Amino acid sequence: MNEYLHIHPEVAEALRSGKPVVALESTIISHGMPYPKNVETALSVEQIIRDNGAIPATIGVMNGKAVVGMDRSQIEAFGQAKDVWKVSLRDLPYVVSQQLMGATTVAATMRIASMAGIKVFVTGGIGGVHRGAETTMDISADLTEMAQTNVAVVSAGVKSILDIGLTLEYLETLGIPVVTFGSDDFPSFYSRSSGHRSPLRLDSEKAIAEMLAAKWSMGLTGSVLIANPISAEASIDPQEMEAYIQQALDAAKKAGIKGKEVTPFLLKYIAEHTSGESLEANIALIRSNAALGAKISLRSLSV
Ligand code: PSU
Ligand code: MN
Repeated sequence: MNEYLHIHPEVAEALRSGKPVVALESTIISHGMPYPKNVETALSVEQIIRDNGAIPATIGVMNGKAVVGMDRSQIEAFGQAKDVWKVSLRDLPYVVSQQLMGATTVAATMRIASMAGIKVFVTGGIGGVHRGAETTMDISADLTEMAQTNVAVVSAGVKSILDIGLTLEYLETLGIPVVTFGSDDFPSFYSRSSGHRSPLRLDSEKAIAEMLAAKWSMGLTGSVLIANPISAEASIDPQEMEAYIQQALDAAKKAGIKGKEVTPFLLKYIAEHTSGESLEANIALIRSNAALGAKISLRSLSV
């Protein structure tokens, strides 16, 4: 066993006895939502995974270890502490060896989940190709990680703070299947459609579990992006969102925001300027993703 990995006893037991386990990231807790909604959401998402028959494993870095499975007080700490690192793949050995507290992104969470033997991971939205990436080269390490690590990612698609068309192109280049659950359209996080057709569509958890089994049994390395459209009730009109996104992008430019700060800055700006409506949508979609992820992980055991 990797000496830098700390697997919660309940998660370790589940993995040993072949129960379904679903991984969860911590960047969304520390850098994606304000306190206390972040903690409430993280705890309710864990409960939804349990209610659907799987064991949740929230992942982050603490006390020199990659932690797989947090208890309530740890989630509370990630939700409240002010100096939590945002840990993508490149930051992982630094934050572990310096014994810092680190909230893991999709990329880092997937890699740690894979080290622990977890196959399904639930989040809100993944990182991708940023608007203007043709000059900034700002492309999230989430994409390159998805090309090489065998952990399926359930998300509500890709937020339109990014260039969704270029993100889909890049996913194709990397050989990452993109499947939308129950829709022909690829969703844009807050909205059910991004205006881009989904490359693939499947309509049941069973079919998704079969596709994961086929991919990995054939030795096809890497993730599958499972896009789960937000419910119609919780969704926000894309045109309304676009105005806020433009404002957020302008503010980021003006403030000289670069590198790893870009995504948290945009998320925070939008949450603050949409009077909580986007936050409520964000919470609704991650809860829905948690239920789907748990069902897929359960189905995967019988394929
Ligand atoms: N997109 C969201 N919500 C999030 C993130 C992205 O809609 O919370 C977070 C995830 O942790 C993701 C990370 O892995 O931002 C991507 O950051 P970057 O663009 O710096 O790679
Ligand atoms: Mn980036």
